[in-house]
Amino acid sequence: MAEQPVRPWTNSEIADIFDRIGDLVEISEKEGPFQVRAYHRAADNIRHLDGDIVRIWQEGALEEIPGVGKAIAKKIDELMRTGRLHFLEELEKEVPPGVLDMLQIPGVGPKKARLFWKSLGITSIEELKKAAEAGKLRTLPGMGAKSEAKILEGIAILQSLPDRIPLGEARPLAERMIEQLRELDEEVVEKISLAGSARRWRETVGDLDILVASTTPGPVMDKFSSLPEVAEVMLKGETKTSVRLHNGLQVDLRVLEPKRWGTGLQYFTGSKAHNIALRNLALDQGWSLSEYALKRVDTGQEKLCPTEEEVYETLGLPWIPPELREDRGEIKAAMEGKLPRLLKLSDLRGDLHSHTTWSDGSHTIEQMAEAARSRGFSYLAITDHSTGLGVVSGVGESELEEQRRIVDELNSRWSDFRLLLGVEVEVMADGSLALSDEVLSRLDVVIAAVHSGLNQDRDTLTGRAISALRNPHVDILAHPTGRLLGKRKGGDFDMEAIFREAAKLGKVIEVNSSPWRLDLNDVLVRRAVELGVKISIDSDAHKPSGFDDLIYGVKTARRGWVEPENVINTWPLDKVIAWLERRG
Ligand code: DGT
Ligand code: CA
Ligand code: CA
Repeated sequence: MAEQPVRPWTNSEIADIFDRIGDLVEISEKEGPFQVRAYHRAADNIRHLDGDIVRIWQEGALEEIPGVGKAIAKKIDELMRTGRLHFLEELEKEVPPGVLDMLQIPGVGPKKARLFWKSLGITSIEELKKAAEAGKLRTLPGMGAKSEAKILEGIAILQSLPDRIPLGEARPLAERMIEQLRELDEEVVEKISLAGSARRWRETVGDLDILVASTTPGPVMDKFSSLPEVAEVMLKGETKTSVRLHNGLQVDLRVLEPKRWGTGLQYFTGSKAHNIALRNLALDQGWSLSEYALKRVDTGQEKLCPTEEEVYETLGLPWIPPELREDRGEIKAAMEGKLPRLLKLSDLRGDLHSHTTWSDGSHTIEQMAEAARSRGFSYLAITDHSTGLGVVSGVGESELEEQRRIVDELNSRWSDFRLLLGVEVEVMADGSLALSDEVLSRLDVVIAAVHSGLNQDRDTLTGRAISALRNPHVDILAHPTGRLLGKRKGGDFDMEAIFREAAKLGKVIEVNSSPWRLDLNDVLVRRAVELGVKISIDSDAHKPSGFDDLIYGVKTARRGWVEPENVINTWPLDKVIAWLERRG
């Protein structure tokens, strides 16, 4: 059998290493420009190889790769046999990591990075920014006021790139990776869990954290590093491995001793603020709390916690759901036995916001209804966009009449399920609605939504939302801020004023469950509920699988301390209908 590498190196990982070497050699001037070019050329050729570099190494054919000579082949051989490269490690010792980071700034290459480092002692992007702002770069050889301004611009671009990824993109990846790790033997993977912000269902994540309880970390690390989602292994240690996925997301995997699982899971779930508050509470009780154990401060005696429950219980607390662990009063509430009775996905009995082929959905009314019914819902509102949105075709008076006939016909089939006919009506620039009161009065449910003019000033925007709420036919205000995660900030609405108006009028505000919206967010929904506003957790489904998004809305609501009684679609159908009919 062919010799196995200590790590399943991929072509792109090896290529990245040689690009890194090329940059480090150039910055350190350890070798000349000829060698620098050779490293990058080898990197390019390896990256675009047809065959697998591991196979080529096994066949002893490395030097047949264009640009790979004896010296580079030897380095690849070392990587295959040891997983490390002495030459690279030496370079990394010489060049501070922050200097290499500067290469990410548009317009900064190895030569400039070296110049800033060697002549001004700058070793981080932050220091470079300060120096540029103080006008210190323009005096350097080959630099001037213009190139200094360019560097500031480059740093601004770099820092404006979103460094957090929406949970809706990250979480499915995490779940897939966890599923594959579960395929390992039960003795190898005793327990596995998501941790960090993703376990707390924060709307965006900086990186993913996965924990495994195991007494044999080796095979876990190996399997993890070679998952198809992984683009690059950044660090592989005995108990921690960090990888980068193809979309740039970093994932940290940590292996914990099973008998210390509880403290480890608690620690790495965070948030950091929650952990600090909990650690202070522990100290008050004479315990020092770490990821390894609870330890008596006086005697030094350890108490190991195999479960998270035991950690909280030892401190006199009930287990606190991860969604609440943000140091927003949850520890005090837990101490007083006043944690909220949080909403669950299974509390939802129906969905009041969905789309079909009548606007921008991809399935028929019947298909959407059957999908909702097969999920065990007892009602679904069809709420296609009204005309007036411009970008999508919408429903007007005659379409709504036709939809009504279809809905009536479908409803005659079921005794356990009910379709409601509604609309997502456009709030126009002046605060009026795109459909007449006459048309709206014939619908079962009316959702008002602001899609256009989100950059208007605060008074105008707030006025539009409030006049929509004041229309007697409007029941629900959809995705109130209009934000799109990672793409667009919400409008500058005065949410406090909108909540007060909604509470006064008895109108409902939506938590839109689309993971790209999550609007209201956790903080706003908590405030809305505090002010007495009722909430609707809506899927805004545009296809049957869109109902899967409801979990994101539920989790966002849980992060906002929402209880089932705050949410109208936990109500049974007759109660919902009675409420909708309040307006006669
Ligand atoms: P992220 O990755 O920015 O979305 O947020 P997290 O919460 O996942 O943070 P991360 O990945 O840096 O660390 C995972 C958890 O580890 C974090 O939630 C709490 C814990 N942790 C990390 N650093 C510290 C620390 O300095 N002190 C304490 N007490 N806990 C920490
Ligand atoms: Ca994280
Ligand atoms: Ca992390």
